[in-house]
Amino acid sequence: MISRRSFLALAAGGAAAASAGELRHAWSARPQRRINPAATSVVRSKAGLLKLDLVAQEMPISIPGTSRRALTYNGLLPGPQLELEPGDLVQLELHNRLKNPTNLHFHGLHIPPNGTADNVFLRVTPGQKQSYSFTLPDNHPAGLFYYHPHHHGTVADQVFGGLGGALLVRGELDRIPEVQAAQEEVLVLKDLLAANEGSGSGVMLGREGSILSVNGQVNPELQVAAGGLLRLRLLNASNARFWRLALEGHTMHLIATDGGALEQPVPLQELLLVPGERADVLVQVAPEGGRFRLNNLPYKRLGRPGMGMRRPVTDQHQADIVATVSTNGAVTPQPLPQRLLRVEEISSPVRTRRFVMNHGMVPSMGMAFLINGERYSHARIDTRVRLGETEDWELVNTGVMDHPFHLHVNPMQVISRNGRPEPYRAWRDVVLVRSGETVRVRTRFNDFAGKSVYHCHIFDHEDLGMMGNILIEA
Ligand SMILES: [Cu+2]
Repeated sequence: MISRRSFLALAAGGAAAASAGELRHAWSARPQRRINPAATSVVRSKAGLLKLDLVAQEMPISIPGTSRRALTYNGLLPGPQLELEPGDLVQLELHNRLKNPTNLHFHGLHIPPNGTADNVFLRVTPGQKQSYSFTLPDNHPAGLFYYHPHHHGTVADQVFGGLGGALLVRGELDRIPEVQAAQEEVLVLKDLLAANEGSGSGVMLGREGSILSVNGQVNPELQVAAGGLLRLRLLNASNARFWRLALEGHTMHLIATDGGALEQPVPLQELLLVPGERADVLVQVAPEGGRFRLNNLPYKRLGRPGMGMRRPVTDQHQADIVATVSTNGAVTPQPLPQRLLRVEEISSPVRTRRFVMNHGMVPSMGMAFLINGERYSHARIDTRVRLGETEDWELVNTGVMDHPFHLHVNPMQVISRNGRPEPYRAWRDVVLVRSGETVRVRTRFNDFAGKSVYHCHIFDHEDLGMMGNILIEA
């Protein structure tokens, strides 16, 4: 159920942004049984166009246990949920009312990395605005994507402070009959600082807050029909926290990773979601009904303790409740789909590159996070590739912390982890590389030439240097 208090607080915050033209879309009526307050601010494209002002601004929020202010888009945490169809034209006007420079990244979208599309090199200074405009390709896959700031040096503060939102592309996956029959819920997962928590667990490991929020609510209740099919679309919008999710008494059936459907559902007892990562799961709700906790299980991001790193205060020791699924009414038990969509096998890499992730001391800079021994520099091109070519990248983590590796513009497939072949083919744009692990991924640089980036998706690590520039040359 929507928490009335946080809804009103957010609405009040949003009213200040009304002049930016967003609220005429907001708060459209949806059944109250939905937990998704972001659904009350869904902005859908109409007749091939999605046009929206996004105002980045610190605003009062009312989420129990948290401090009273957060960074918001249009007064909302998370920001409005954007919904697109392939071929749509997107026109966003970003207004920076923050104290620091910002910009926008369209995480996972296959669009140009330059101009006013997915250009993370744009810099929008406080008080300024920036137009973003791009057309989603006609053949763009359906999926759950993620918009958030990506201005190097201020990303972690801004995402940890609250900025980010879900972006859905509708398409083929949504039209599979069993998937279409499911009750769909988008869950934006974000940890927030408690009111008395100071600045969190520290930038070295990556800051976490102890309050777990789902669509800006703490332990919301999600009502579903017993026997029905529930489609949870999960987005980890945290700065650094890994979410390790399990739903009491239920198996989750993974149908899509990041922005891509699988060939068939994969049953999971638990689901690990690293920052920036998305998962689409189907759950056959128990026919006998009941109340079931969606739990967040402990996860240690520090691989080998005792190597000089102190354990962080927010290391997770016990399960925390994320949300509660409770049944209301019943339907005839619904089947799972047998087949989903074909996942192309990309083959024949023309070369293999190696990316070694670690942290270390850099003269005159102190501690930095590094890829191949280098701290990020705007001016340097780290990797030059050819448009249309396929490459294998060996991602090697020689450090003590886990690092989720993210590549912009083109999705990847995991080939192997520590030499073990990946059990099923899947498209990913964030790949976890655990401490001590080597992960081989494959990608093809399709359609768009230009300069872009790859980086650790723990934003504190990215801001501290764990990023590289890639130039895709035609
Ligand atoms: Cu990292």
